[in-house]
Amino acid sequence: MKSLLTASLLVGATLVLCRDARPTHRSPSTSEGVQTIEMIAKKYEFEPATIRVKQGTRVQLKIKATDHAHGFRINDVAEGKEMSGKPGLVFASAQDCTKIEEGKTETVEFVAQTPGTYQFRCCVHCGWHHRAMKGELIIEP
Ligand SMILES: [Cu+2]
Repeated sequence: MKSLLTASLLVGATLVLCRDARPTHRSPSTSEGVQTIEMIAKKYEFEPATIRVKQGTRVQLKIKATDHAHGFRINDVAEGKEMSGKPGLVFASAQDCTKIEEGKTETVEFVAQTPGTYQFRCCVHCGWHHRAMKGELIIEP
């Protein structure tokens, strides 16, 4: 009985491994679940300040402002691609500045469609070094 249990556990583990090992061909238009990333916004930084996701991922950023009201705004065009004006992030709803009240958490959701580096920053004035409060999202192919 015990060996049967071990065997089925092994099969289960193998299945999980196989699923992970399978080459990933992600189409930009299809979402494969949601990747939730928890972030902290505080004077004067985002934690983490660098986020890495795989192309095609539906990303949900849950950002908590701990010490003051802050904001979150991300460029939807990758760094160096500004001239093309082609958005590489596809938002669930229209985006400008997402304001986060002190002690509250706001969610920003998008599909990471095009590989590249996307700058984000605080867009609610929060003090002296407000302008230094920024980070980047990296979409890996
Ligand atoms: Cu600020």
